[in-house]
Amino acid sequence: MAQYDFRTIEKKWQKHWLETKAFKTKNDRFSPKYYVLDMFPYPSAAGLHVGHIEGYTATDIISRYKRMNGYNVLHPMGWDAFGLPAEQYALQTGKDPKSFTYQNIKNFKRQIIEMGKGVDWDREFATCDTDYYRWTQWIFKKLYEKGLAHLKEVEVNWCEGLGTVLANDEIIVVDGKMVSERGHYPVVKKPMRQWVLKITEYADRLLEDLELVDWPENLKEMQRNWIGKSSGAMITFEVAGSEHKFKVFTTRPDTIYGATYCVLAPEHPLVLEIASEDELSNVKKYIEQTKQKSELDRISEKTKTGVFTGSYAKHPITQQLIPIWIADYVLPHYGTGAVMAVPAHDERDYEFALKYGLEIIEVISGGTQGAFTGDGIHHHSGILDGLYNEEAKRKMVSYLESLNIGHEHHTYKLRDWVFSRQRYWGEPFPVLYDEDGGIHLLEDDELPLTLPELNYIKPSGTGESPLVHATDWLEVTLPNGKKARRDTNTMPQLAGSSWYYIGYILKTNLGFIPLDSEEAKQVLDQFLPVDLYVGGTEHAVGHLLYARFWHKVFYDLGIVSSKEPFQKLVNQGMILGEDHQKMSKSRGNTVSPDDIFQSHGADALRVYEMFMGPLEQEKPWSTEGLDGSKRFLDRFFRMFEFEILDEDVKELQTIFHQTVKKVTEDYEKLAFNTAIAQMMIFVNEVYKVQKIGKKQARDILKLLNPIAPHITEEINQTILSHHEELIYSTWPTYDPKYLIEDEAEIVVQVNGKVRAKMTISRNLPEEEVKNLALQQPNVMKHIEGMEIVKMIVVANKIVNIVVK
Ligand code: ANZ
Repeated sequence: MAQYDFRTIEKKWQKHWLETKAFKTKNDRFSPKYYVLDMFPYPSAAGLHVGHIEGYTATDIISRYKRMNGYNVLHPMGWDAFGLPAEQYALQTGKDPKSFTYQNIKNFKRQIIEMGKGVDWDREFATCDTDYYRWTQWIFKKLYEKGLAHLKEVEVNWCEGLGTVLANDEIIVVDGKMVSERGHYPVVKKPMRQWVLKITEYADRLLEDLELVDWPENLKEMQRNWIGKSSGAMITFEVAGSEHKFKVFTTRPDTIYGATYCVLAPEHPLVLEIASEDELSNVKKYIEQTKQKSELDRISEKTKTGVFTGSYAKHPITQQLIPIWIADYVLPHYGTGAVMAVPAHDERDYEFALKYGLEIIEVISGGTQGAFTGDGIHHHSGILDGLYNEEAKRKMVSYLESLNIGHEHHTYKLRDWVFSRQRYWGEPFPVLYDEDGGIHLLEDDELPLTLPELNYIKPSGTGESPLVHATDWLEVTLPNGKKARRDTNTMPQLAGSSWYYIGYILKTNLGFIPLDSEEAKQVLDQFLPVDLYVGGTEHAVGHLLYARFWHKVFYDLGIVSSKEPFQKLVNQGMILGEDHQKMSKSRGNTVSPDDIFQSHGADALRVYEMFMGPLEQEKPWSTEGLDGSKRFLDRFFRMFEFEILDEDVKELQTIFHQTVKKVTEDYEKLAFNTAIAQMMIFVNEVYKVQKIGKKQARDILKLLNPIAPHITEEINQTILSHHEELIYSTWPTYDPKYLIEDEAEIVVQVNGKVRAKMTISRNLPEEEVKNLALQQPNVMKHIEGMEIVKMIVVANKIVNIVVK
């Protein structure tokens, strides 16, 4: 069987597209724009994964499809290139993370070219390019000037093994212990002075504006939960017999009459002040124990523990004295780090009260056993008696407000973004600290502050980054003669990825258009927001939340005028190994795109990955499936050996127009698997009639071109001798008048045996079909003298006559 020579063809067209800059975004303000973005890869040593190819093919299809529909498409690619693995590699090998990274980038780029992706390479950059991170540093300055970046002593997640602080989303829990996601090194809490970005100031907007975007609902929900807004009240309690007061945050101010004790987090600043002499040593011991536990342990622990402080609080309404305890189930950085405990209506308080014999007062009827947390009518509740929860909450809040001892309050789970990393391979902070502790930001014309070359990038062991060894770089004399020192920390990997979609718009052959220029504003207005963003779910709360945060800051600075960066977002499903397990080196079930480029070709790989199933679904690899896709392309290629007529082939008209319609609609929905299935049906029909019309041939090439760009262009130019490249051609249209097949061939059976075939108008009323069937001469012959028991009609297909 003839096969097309994909190795030669694919190389040929890839070279051509690169040389002609075929996918360069035009400077066109008149066509509608379409910005289709991939989550850019981290250029690891391993090279591209078939999972990358999945998303990158999907976006390439849309990019090519939109182009053929007259859009001015922006489809860029770049590299998320600062980060831990390169530094770890450098540490292990003594090599330089920079050359290692750029070497990996070269390989990634080669692979992306070899998969046939149509990228505007003039916009390529890596986050570790100095002319890119110059602007990351500039953005940091803006954040600082807006009061959104500040230095703070924070309890950080310190990872000794990696020698750095990690963000919450870089940590996982294994056997109840916090460990780093990369390398599984232990992580402990430790106070350190860090740059912190106040993402919490944007919590409400980050929450509300989720309504504006077309994202998967589960992803939105993950962001909502991560932000974790709780509404309730802040209430002040006085410590009996002292001047001390503390505030509690509660979502259930309506249950206040049921508050029988209070609990402070062991870290609460008041604890040592109010602990009585008798209890002090217990209290101190408990505080020490708490330090060993992660927040996650504390939340998930089944049995609650705590100790009495020896002090009492005055109940703000009843004035009764209630004991103050400390317990690790109350977290220091949530709400106020103190709670009023209502054991009758809160599970944790209930369990705690039972264990330590504390009073339980029911104020809402409903439950019989345990804590009743539902809605119901209040009793034993003074002014709230007879009210349901929501009304009671409102009434209590206004009552507390009138007494000046409480007010409405909202709390968030979202924490400010710890923005310092004790690492070498990242963006240096554009700041200087003078001898008196003053902070000086570098001037714009002093940017970029380049990362010094460093042979020795071992962590210092003191928690400082390897940059402490770059003494020449570190020590600076200010114009006033004073000595100053740079920050030895660098920014996290997620800094560079928080604005790269803007970087692509601003990147030109001459460098980046300055973010603060009028020109930048114009092009950003032209191309933002991103119309389609495709990537994996692993970025649901990290990257996707930080990028939204920065975008909102840019919005406030007047740099962008869209509220959200990514209008539509699609999560591609994971591609599993042939054994239905996650692909991993250790399982030996990985598939290398490079091998497949050689064995089956890029087009076959693209068709296969799009044909595996719906884009969003998880799907296992199948070598047989890949072979099948390759066979389809061979068959497709041979289809052009049939006679090609000048005029349309009439017998193909219906299937042709149906195919144009279905493929177009499916591309719009990113339903590539069903689009391919439809094209397979079309090819089968052509094989039946063994001929095809010129226009039909060219249009089917156009339909398949976004998925299999090499083979289609080759046929277009060689067999059809068309000089207009498919990528510059116009998307085919269908004529609705051909969509309905007007006639159907119907098989007529008598007692299950075929006795006649009749071609009649489609969708005739059933009675008419029955009559026509009974009039067929051969049918009449076979039913003569018999009794018709019943007639079964399968619309447009079969009539079965049962006789006896
Ligand atoms: C009294 C009460 C009565 C509560 C009741 C609940 C039910 P979410 O929804 O997660 O925001 N709380 C407040 N600060 C806390 C902290 N730092 N550590 C642990 N728990 C804390 O939960 C808010 C509720 O969790 C608050 O409302 C408080 O308990 C507790 F029938 O106050 B509640």
